[in-house]
Amino acid sequence: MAAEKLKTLLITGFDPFGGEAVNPSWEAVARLPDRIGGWRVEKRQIPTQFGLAAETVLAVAAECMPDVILCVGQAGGRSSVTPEVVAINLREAAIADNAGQQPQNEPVVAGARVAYFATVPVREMVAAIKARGIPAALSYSAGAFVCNDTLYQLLHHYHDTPTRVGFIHVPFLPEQAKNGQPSLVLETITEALAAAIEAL
Ligand code: PCA
Repeated sequence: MAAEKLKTLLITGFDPFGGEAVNPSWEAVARLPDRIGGWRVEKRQIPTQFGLAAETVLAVAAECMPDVILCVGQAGGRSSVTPEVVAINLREAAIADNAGQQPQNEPVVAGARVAYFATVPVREMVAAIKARGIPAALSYSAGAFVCNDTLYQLLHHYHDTPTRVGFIHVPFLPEQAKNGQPSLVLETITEALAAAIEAL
């Protein structure tokens, strides 16, 4: 019998930013197994920098030729794991990125369309995460900082190709949450990502 052909998932998490010591997105991605269901899982940390984040993903993707690219980012203040529905063509940063860039009212890609929908099955991902008893919901805005920037650039690059692209925002870890902000423990965030991957 022929061996099952594994598909390749490139999954990324960001480095810490905004004065935080950790970024739960990378902490969780780093703990994923190398194989989940029919997926070979390639994990990388990417920098919280406008432009360079997407460039880093594209450089790795050129080597590992993923079927799906899933980026994961921290969304402090959110209480659930949130697959992003859409990326918009706007850079508008409330804080500086890790290279000191703080663009205001700039396009991600000049002259390109206003928005792209994610090309992964976001509703199935939410259902799969909830089925594990973990809070999950669709998000209709990835913001206008580096996470949206990365998702937009990847969706623009892979538009009309078979490569599917998605993004999941995750809450703070308990040690980051101040003044009653919501959080999830690392094991729960990691399990949520594994559930989302099984829904791809
Ligand atoms: N979250 C930020 C950028 C890096 C990260 O983890 C964002 O939501 O844009």
